[in-house]
Amino acid sequence: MRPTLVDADPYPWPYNGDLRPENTAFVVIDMQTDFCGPGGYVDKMGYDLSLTRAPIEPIQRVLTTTRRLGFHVMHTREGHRPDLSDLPANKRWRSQRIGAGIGDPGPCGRILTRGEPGWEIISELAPLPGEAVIDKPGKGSFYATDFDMLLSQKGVKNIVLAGITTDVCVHTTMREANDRGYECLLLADCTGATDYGNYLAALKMIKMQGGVFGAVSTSDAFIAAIG
Ligand code: C5J
Repeated sequence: MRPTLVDADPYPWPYNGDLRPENTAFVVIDMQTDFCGPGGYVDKMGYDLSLTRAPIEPIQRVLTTTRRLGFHVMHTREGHRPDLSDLPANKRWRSQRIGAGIGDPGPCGRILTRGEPGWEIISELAPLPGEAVIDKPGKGSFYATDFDMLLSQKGVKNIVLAGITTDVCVHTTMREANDRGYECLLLADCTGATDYGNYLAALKMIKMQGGVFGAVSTSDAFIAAIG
């Protein structure tokens, strides 16, 4: 069979040319109001929302294509139980220190707390029925979740990543996935960080050592390869 390859850096992706809807998941990380909406966690910390909102439109385009072609589509949400029993004391302390205490009331409800308006995925990128949503208490999508089990049950080998923030939850997930043998691609225009320098550095880190965590491409290149 002819290989399907995405024009990516530092190598045409995936490494083995085996890119099919059946073995590939498009994973959208933490596109929640708390990370990209007015009054949410990132806004409360005083960061520039335009950086974390920039990926919304490119992600919409990739969702349209991957859904049409029958790729696996998955979403994640960072958040804690309402009783905060899964919130490490140091994570809570650090968030309070910067004026956005996890579990504290804010304009979008209790910050990063499951069930609250700020914790919801933004309406522009709402999951469709049947798309898995992974609730995670940490930065990575594998820790304390059934993400790996779902991926393996679905037969996923390749993961295409999008979402926020590039240097935190997206990077942690990509690193965890890479260590587990998944072939990873990050779409540069489908991700954003709270600091532009960190965004650029996070993209650069992936490409070191011949693609130490996988490869980097764009929404257009990915859609052109699969569409
Ligand atoms: C952060 C995330 N930055 N989704 N979470 O705390 O990257």
